[in-house]
Amino acid sequence: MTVESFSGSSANRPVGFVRVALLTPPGRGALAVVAVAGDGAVDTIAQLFHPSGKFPLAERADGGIAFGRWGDPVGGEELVVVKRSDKSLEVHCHGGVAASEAVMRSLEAVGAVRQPWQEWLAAGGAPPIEIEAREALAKAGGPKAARILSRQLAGALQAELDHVASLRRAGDEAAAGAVCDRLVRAGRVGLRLTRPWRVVVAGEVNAGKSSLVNALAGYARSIVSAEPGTTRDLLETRLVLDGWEIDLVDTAGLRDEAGGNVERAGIERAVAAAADADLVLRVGGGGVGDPRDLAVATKCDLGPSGLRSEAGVIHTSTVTGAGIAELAAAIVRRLVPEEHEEPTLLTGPVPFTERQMRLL
Ligand SMILES: Nc1nc2c(ncn2[C@@H]2O[C@H](COP(=O)(O)OP(=O)(O)OP(=O)(O)O)[C@@H](O)[C@H]2O)c(=O)[nH]1
Ligand SMILES: [Mg+2]
Repeated sequence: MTVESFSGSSANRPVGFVRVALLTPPGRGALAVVAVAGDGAVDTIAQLFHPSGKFPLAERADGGIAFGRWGDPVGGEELVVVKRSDKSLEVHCHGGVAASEAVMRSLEAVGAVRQPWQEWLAAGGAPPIEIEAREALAKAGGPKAARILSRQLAGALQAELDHVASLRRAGDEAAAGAVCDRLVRAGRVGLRLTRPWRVVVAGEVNAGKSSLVNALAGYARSIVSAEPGTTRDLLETRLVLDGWEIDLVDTAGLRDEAGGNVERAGIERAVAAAADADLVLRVGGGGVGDPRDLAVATKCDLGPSGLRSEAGVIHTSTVTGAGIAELAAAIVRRLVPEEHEEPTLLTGPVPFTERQMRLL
């Protein structure tokens, strides 16, 4: 059978067409993996691939790895073809965008249909939660998000949803409801696993905000100077605190008599950034009142601050390092209180997409 007899235009896909998809992210690794699947996949590849041994691909055992050239038997790119079965093969080529693109183009030229990797997984019969988990894992930042999503990829959420369904069938609505409530609570964090938490550092001018950002980041990210009004614009730093990915946003210090237009514009941005943050570090006192605020006193090496007596204030010094670890811990505790208040909530099934939350 030839490729032409069962391939076709992508607009009108016949049953049994050969599908091709790039499984590795573009340009990130040393190797790219192009997957080819469908009835006749081995014949499709055989038109382009010239193995260096004497056995053609069709005669090789499942699981076999063949080294050879692509396109031109003499000058074509050297690459490796993994034959999982007659219907499922992988082409492992150089990781750059150009090499994998050339391989996919040539496969399309002999009739294969290109699919985005999510569609490719779905066409191969992968369940929706698995596809969503793989997609989320590709975007997850920080080890904790990756760990939670890996568990869902391994089936934790699906098993819990099956459990809910069986409780319903048995007529135990109360128990089913309790499991769903727990899942919805976990979903508050689950929905944030592909998007870093946003923590804005705001407060009085010259209070030591940029110094705090640098202390938390571990390097001199923001300019620090004795001159009030140093930071003008928003400056974001992505970091991982206690396993959670966070965007820490330094802002222009607040003061009534701002130096000029630029500083005033910076202050407006600071106020707007604080309004849509997950947590605001209120540095140097003032403004605490919103539940998203965390009060931070700075420069405690210089002696007691006016905030000393207030409860819940974290006292820090970027000169001695005092209070910085406590501040990092307090930030995480405020962002993800579930970790302390309900320690098992995030170690089991966790929904992580809007679709899953709607199902619940
Ligand atoms: N003694 C002492 N000085 C500090 C501390 N933190 C910051 N400073 C000093 O305070 C001054 C202002 O620090 P910045 O971190 O630039 O303050 P800021 O709040 O970002 O200032 P603006 O961007 O101008 O609003 C600098 O001279 C710092 O060296 C601290 O913990 N102890
Ligand atoms: Mg600053």
